[in-house]
Amino acid sequence: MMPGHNRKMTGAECLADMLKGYGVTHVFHVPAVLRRTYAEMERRTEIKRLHVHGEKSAAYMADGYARASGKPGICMAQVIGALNLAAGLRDAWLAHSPVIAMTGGREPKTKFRKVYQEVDDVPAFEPVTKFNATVDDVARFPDMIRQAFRAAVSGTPGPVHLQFRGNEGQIDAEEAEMEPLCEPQFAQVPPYRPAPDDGSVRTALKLLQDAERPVIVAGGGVRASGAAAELVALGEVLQIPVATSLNGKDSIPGNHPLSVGVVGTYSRESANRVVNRADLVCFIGTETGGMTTHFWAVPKIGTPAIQIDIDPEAIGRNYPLLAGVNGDARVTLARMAALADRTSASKRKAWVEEAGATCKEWYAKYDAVLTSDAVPIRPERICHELSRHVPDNGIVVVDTGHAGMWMGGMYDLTNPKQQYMRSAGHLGWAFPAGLGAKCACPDRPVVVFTGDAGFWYHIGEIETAARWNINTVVVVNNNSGGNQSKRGFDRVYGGEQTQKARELWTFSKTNFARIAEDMGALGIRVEQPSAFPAALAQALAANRPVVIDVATDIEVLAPTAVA
Ligand SMILES: Cc1ncc(C[n+]2csc(CCOP(=O)(O)OP(=O)(O)O)c2C)c(N)n1
Ligand SMILES: [Mg+2]
Repeated sequence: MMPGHNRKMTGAECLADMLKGYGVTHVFHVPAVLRRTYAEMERRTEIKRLHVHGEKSAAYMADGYARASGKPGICMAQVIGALNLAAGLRDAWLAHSPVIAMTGGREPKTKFRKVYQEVDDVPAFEPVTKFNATVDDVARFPDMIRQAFRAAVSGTPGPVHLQFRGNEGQIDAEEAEMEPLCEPQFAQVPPYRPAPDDGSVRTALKLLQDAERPVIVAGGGVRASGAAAELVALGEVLQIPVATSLNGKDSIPGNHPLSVGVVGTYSRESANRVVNRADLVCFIGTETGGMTTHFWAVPKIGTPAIQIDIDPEAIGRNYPLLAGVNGDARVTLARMAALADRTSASKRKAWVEEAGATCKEWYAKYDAVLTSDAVPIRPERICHELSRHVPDNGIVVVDTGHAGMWMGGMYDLTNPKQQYMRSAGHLGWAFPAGLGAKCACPDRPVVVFTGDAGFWYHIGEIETAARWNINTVVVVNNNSGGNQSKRGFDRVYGGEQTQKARELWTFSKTNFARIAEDMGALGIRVEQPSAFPAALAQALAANRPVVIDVATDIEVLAPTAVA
């Protein structure tokens, strides 16, 4: 940053210059907010301004953009759309994704006078942001925008909200002496790589080396730190099996001999079994939250544990620890690998073999459904075909509910270059997030996996994809209902629900391929499992947005977690 070159400019010019300076390539919005800024973006930058079909999908697109690239994703709304945008930040908050939301908000001259469409939105952003602030004076544009980027990417990343004065952010028309300085360090995650204290590293390492049955549980912090290679290297040097959270699934390819799968609730049985047989669990970059630990049953509380995290307050939150290490995941893992005593690995030979056998058992148990020729198609078969056919540099974006269970448990990454991103809980997140991911990484194949209920949420964005040539491939597991709900309704009806109860979770039969065609995308309908690989190949080669509508079996339920 080179301070001291103030000049007179409008807020709009300043914001446009700063977004460019931070390397922003896309903003996602519903009009009308910061209109003058949009005009300046056109005059002064190459930034693409995507007008989309709802503020929630704008937030999800920004989130997908951020998770795919590590750069903050930008979304915007005027005052009436602000709470829709806030709702869309919740997944970014849960997944620690650096999204910057900008809204228009109340003018002090007129507030409390029942201005059209106006409420005080700021409190609603509080639970879903790290930094939630108002820009009341145009002279504050430079420092507030810098702080927004700094907060979004620093430490554990997360969403930020700036509310600009004026329901449509009209403050951007005002002028002041300003310097639109940017700090490139905060244009992506992570801005700093704090090194851990040497003593804590040695303590943790000794515990790992002394353990006979240790396991690593890697979370989203490993992906935020770009530490996948260092994670795998440490696992290899010390011969330690690696499980991941859903958010950390792309930290180790599923076909790596030390990978045991996703642990927790939306999980793979082999991962839960290995973690529950371990004599030491090493958590890295994970919140140790309910989903990852199957509500603290995997591992059981009291299992000897150590934890590495960039956030000191995360260390020990849910599990009593033998040691904690506070630092960046990549730096810490590299340091541990450098100091590691490789000779200790031999004592874990039997344990690694046992973990490997547990994984083989899983494949043997599920082989029949993974390769099933049943019609209607089984979702497991789709997962298996994706494991086989997603390209080496593919980005896979997955919705929640059954989609999260099917893909979290049944899909394998096969290359360290592949990425995997999943909804942190919101049904309907994956399709817009996949569009955002494709905007961030236009040269990489992006494949979305969603259920039909998830796809319905933001189906209007097919038009956005077609209009902007966002060539994402969407695979819809179409069973004409939200069948994850089936089990829960059977339970409350005392065993088996009534026929009428199905109105609570089923939809009419819909051909999404036809809808996609009508909206300007390529639609492919798949009714035979053997047709799926060719459909995926056609989609990946199409150079167009594609919806592959797969007719699947509504009665098939994902396996529940073992504790
Ligand atoms: C915003 C939101 N509302 C509700 C839910 C609860 N929910 C989880 S899965 C699900 C149904 C999913 O249906 P679909 O996407 O078709 O997948 P399927 O279970 O049929 O494979 C619902 C309603 C949620 N996760 N998020
Ligand atoms: Mg469904």
